[in-house]
Amino acid sequence: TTPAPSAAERTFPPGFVWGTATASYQVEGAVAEDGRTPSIWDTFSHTPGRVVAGDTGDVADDHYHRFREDIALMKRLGMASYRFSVAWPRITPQVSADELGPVNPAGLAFYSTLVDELIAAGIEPAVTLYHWDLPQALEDAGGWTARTTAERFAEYAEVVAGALGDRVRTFITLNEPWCSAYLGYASGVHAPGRTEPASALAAVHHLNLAHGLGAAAVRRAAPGARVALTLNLAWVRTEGTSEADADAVRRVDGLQNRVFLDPVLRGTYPADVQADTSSVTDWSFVREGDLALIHQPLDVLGVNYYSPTVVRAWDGSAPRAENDGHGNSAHSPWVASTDVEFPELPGEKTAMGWSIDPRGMTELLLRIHREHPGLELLVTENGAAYDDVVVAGQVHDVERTRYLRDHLAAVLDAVEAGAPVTGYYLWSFLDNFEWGYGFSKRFGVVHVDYATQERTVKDSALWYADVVSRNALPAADAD
Ligand code: PNW
Repeated sequence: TTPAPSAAERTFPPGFVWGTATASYQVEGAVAEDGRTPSIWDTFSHTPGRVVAGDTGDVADDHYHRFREDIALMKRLGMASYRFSVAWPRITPQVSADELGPVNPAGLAFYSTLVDELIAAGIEPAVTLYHWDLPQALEDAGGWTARTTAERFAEYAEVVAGALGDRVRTFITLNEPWCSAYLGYASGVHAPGRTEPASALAAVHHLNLAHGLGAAAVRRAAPGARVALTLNLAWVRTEGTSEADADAVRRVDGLQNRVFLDPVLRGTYPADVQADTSSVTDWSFVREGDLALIHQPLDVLGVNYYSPTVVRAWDGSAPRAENDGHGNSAHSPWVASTDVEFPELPGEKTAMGWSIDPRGMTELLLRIHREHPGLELLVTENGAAYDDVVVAGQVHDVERTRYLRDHLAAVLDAVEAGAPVTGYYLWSFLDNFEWGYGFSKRFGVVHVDYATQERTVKDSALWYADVVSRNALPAADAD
């Protein structure tokens, strides 16, 4: 007999969209097929010493060839939506700083078929236009430090939205520009691997500009579509009590949250961030009129949340604690912030070494709701890496299930307190190429054996499928 429920089932709002997410370079493979040219992640991963174990995305999950069986599996699990990204170098392989170049029909056809197959399976596609695989030719012309990259991005966005907009409701311009700018150009742990603080801030601006120009382009090409932007925002707090500790919170909040939120949602750059970073750059890359271009109407804000951010002031007396979870680099992603440190937190961590605090999810969603009332929110990523093992065709990933349960409860807390969250995408559907960590970190709810490409549904996927089918956290899990 089943035990009596210990609490009432907690229900999500009607129409809540349930899905999983992936990104092109992390799952597709087929990097030289059908006319695709290299991206910055091909170059980076093929540079010795950049990625753990020398892993590359050359094959990854072979999703480019196996998407039909992957969609069938999603359908079996009852997923309502799938968030994937489009690889720019498949769409315009000859792009240069000056012109977009010809559209590659084979590249577009792959995504068009993917969309058709998803719809046929009853799964709603949500498309990210840029999830970090910048055409290498654009990096050679300056990458995100160059204004032309933002201009070409908008043209590329118009092509994709024009081709898929009759079937796709949601286009996300960029995924986590924080990572593109600071991990790509300041700490160098992501492609293109540059360690130039001034370039990172130029990248921040040109990514914001790419979003604005791209949003307008999507609206032109697909007038019925919703335009979104996905940010990895931080719930920043301190356990310190000094004024310097509070100032450390302000600085990290500025660099991680407000330098993206303010231009997009208010049409301004935070004056304190510009002042904090004046030793690094004079911000002359911001031209007259840029903020108006960036400040486009936004239909949905995508929020990615994994772990809390705790800071304190650093006075230089002891070695600086840098447990910020952003990978080891001699160069900090926190430009012009040598007076801030990230103390090691007690308690459980995931395989990434990331601390776990579901309260951060609630606080973050409620803060955005407070500061930008009326803005629809979508959790576009949340999940955890653990060292899973397959035993007799099963993966008992109890820690991941607990992580997901606690974070979904935290989303519900925010919803019940008024935050207009309309969906949740679990990261990730499949184990995949985890950037600088290669295949050593597994985020999937479906296990991938990279030697055979065999997929094994983990226990967490079965638990999630049950949540999706009920549109609720089961009673036993709700307390
Ligand atoms: C996000 N950090 O990446 C990405 O959107 C995914 O592609 C990725 O697989 C997932 O989260 C898990 O890492 C991040 O250092 C990478 O803070 C690094 C950081 C944050 C997000």
